[in-house]
Amino acid sequence: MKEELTSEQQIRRKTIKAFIGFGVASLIPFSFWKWIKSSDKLDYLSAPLRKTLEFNEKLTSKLLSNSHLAPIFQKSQAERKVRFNGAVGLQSPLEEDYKIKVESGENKFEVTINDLKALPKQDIIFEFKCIEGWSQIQHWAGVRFIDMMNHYKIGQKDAENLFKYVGMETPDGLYFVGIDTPSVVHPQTILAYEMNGKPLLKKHGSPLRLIIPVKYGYKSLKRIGVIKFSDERPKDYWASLGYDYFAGL
Ligand SMILES: Nc1nc2c(c(=O)[nH]1)N[C@H]1C(S)=C(S)[C@@H](COP(=O)(O)O)O[C@H]1N2
Ligand SMILES: [Mo]
Repeated sequence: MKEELTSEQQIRRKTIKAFIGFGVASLIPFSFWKWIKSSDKLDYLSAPLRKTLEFNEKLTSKLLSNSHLAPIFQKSQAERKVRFNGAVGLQSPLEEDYKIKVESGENKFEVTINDLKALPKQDIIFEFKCIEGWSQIQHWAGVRFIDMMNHYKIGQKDAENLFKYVGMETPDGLYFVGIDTPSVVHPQTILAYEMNGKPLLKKHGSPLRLIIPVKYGYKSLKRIGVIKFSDERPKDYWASLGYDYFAGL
């Protein structure tokens, strides 16, 4: 007899498969795993949500971002002429001793690009999608956001909980994004310092940008100057102009 799965079981299996499929299950510490599982229960498996099957913000941000992996491509498929779009916050000269300010609760410190390059490097070739109606297969590389969090032991508010959001800004504060933590800890979310195997160009966010394949392009902040965890929803450049805050794909 064919086994009938409840929607809860289906979602759970999808989540588990997604992580195992990417080969990172073992890299995610138990605390995060436990947290991801418990947030499933609390947020998108509650009875009212299941009943209405509404595509509300929670569902978009948690279910889609966390359980699904963006399709990946071969290097040979990656675009050589990568499109450029948006230069807000990229105008000022680059500091020579570029540092990223990181804040997680009481813990405040700075990291350099070399600090991040010392961590495991991850390539990703995926279809970058801009909400203005274009997309491209692009090849980026850098450190997984979750690897950076684990390395510096940041993001956790207390023993049980992660902060709900991560806010990021350009050094001049002119472009800024807020991202739900489930999408930030997604195994395909990367702090990128390379494009097509070379250091980032200025227009693409040198020396460090976000690449977050589960979101539209406007969340992939170029030239990261500040990374800050918080429970309050961080301000977001395009959301304040009326675009969807979560921008999930
Ligand atoms: N600092 C900064 N980051 C930004 C933007 C911007 O204007 N300033 N535009 C966003 C938008 S709308 C898109 S589609 C992508 C484009 O990245 P690209 O120029 O590397 O194609 O960057 C995003 N990140
Ligand atoms: Mo965009």
